[in-house]
Amino acid sequence: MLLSAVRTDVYAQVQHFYAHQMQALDGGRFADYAATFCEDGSFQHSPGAEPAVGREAIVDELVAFHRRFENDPVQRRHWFNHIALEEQPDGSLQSTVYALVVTVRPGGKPEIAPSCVVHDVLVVEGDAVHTRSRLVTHDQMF
Ligand code: SDN
Repeated sequence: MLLSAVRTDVYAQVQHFYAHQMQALDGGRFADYAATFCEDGSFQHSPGAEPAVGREAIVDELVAFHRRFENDPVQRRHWFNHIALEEQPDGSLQSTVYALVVTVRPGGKPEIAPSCVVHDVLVVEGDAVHTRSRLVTHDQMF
């Protein structure tokens, strides 16, 4: 397999970015999560859902989605792995990532669902990384 090289410092920068981004989501800090997107960034977390465009819409979408857990003491954690980066002609990075959503309820065992593939376009400008677009596909929906 011939892979185009990605600078190791950029790869580490993306890993660092994802760690903070997903800890914001799992910590319920939706404004912080939305701030990791470009101002006009788009986010589609489930097939069939309308993409949310812009940070305010991303926060609204996450608040609406998480209403289902209002009376359900659940901790969700999004685990990212196998981050595959490809530089695009415009300098952005296409990032394809495996993601497992792990759910734990008090006293319960961790459950894994869904198993996803995340298709991101990332913009790296100096020290800053932003997500320009995110489309999440779910493995059970083939
Ligand atoms: O932000 C993500 C998400 C995400 O936000 C998800 C949400 O619900 C809110 C990055 C990478 C992967 C995901 C995956 C999901 C799963 C989605 C639907 C569900 O949990 O049923």
